[in-house]
Amino acid sequence: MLGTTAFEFNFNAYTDQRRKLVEDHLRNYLDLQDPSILWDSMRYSVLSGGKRIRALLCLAGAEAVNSEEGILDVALPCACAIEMVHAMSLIHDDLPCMDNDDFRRGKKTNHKVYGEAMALLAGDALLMHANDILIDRTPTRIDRHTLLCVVLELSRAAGAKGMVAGQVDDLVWTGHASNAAGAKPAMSTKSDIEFDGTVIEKIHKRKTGALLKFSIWSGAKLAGASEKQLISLNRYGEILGLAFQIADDLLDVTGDIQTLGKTPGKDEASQKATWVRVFGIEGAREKLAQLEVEGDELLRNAPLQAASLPVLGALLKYAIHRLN
Ligand code: GRG
Repeated sequence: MLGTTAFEFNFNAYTDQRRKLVEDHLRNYLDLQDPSILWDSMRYSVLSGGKRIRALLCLAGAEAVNSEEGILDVALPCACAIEMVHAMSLIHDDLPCMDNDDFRRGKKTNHKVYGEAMALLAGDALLMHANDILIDRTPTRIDRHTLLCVVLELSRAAGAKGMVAGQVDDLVWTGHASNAAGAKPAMSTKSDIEFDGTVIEKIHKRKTGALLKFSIWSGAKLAGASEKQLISLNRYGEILGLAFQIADDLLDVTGDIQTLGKTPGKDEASQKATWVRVFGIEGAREKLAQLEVEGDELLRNAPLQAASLPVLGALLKYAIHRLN
């Protein structure tokens, strides 16, 4: 198995070091400006911890294709931009008009502290600030066409072809559309028979998978990856993206509020479209085991830097076996 050979490395030390790098850059990119209430609200959500898996993936993507010293500098602005987009999606997802959550990362949700209007605006501002950081802070030695490709793909991963589309499908299918006011008439014919693995996979792929897939791809793209390398990493990103959300579905059933930092059991209570709902807890565990094997096999033959293979293997295992 990958990660249990001579390449074995200390995953905790690796993630601690990378997370610190990301936290330092995020703080720097989010220095307090005017109006301070807006920047406070943005900082509150971005700098409130989190696993930083998207940033870790972006950095790992760069190192998977390029072993030059200093290569992380090329990907750090992008890694932070992704965390900003992710934070905005969490802020909006927690709003009363969406999932209506009071806790996130063990703290009160943004709207509970700053009010709904400021939470909405902090999310809006983070989305645009992410682009600002990506474009303005990516080192000038990266050619502008490559950077433009990355900006384009981030827009697609987050927008109406990616995360937003997945969120809309999620709302539409939640309680068979009964909570999605705008979509209710069009979706009122959905039934349990229509609700299956294909529906879930499509939701997960766009709502959660698109940004995770972009994370690994973008780091590699900025670091000069070949087409073959990008194809391998894209598949790795798809496997990890689906596994990450299935693990999330499982944790909603098996986790507790202290470890999760958010309220468990909400998927069941709101009749969310989840892998567990269709296949049960065992079905979700089986799918995760399959994805882990598929990911390991893919990495075995991937045209990537040898030293990066255990890192990518360990990140996939982390996405699957995490406790929060
Ligand atoms: C991008 C314009 C725009 C809108 C976003 C609200 C919304 C539209 C999308 C919601 C997407 C969403 C919240 C998906 C869930 C993904 C998920 C599993 C989040 C939890 O991620 P973790 O576990 O969280 O990585 P931490 O706290 O560790 O960062």
